Amino acid sequence: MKLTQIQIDFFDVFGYLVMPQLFSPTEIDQIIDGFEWSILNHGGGDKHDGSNRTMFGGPIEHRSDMSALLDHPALKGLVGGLLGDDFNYCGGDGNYYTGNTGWHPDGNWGQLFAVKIAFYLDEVTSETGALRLIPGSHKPDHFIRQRQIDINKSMILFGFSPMDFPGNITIESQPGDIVIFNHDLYHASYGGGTRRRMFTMNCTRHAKTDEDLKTARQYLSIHSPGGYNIKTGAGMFYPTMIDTSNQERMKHLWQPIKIHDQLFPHLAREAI
Ligand SMILES: O=C(O)CCC(=O)C(=O)O
Repeated sequence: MKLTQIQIDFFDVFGYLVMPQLFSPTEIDQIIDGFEWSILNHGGGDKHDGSNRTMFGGPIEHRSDMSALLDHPALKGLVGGLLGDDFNYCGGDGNYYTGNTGWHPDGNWGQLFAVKIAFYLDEVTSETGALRLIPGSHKPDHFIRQRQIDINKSMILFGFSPMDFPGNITIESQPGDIVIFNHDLYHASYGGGTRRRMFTMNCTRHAKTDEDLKTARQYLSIHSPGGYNIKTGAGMFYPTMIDTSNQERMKHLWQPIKIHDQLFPHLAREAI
């Protein structure tokens, strides 16, 4: 799959893209099966009672068929079309969400450095936890960023609920649809139940300049197993992701592995 120039321009201006049914019904059934197995066996999902969010790292890294998402031609075309074909895969999180997620961006990089790929595994609507976005809020000159508005306080500040913040849109979706957004874009979710199934993959540009490398190090010092003080047994990724990787997939793994090993040598595979 190759993105059109219109899709690339849309992503640049609004900060997100929706890809309806990027995964076929058969594929998404397998992905749901892989997610459920992973969260139940590696993510604490068996203990989820709905009182709090259950979250685990590297949701695609615990089983070989899930790790192979990184080889999926349509997904690679999507991410590669935005970040370059040599993009870095940098983990993600898998969730049984409980309740609302307040407004936040995942980063403040001031450039297109990182994207989040969101998989919603059940049908979600504006009333049941669909992703909400504020298009354009990834740009450093957006009024929310310029005026440092805390959207979650909009009732006190402006007299309306955060979910009614002007200009926000809801991405209602079916399993198989994919939303990809710039980490700097403000996003939230309202009205979900107590077991809203959703997982993400994070990807960044491959660092090529000294400045990029500095940004990549900054990114991985926070958004990585080492940043969260988690032992995967193999540093940046869980072993299955690395052990089932061919040369082609390794293009997307080697740089984060190398930087993570430099930042957190005590967590590197050889050190464990
Ligand atoms: O679906 C949601 O709750 C929003 C997800 C989110 O905020 C995130 O992944 O950073």
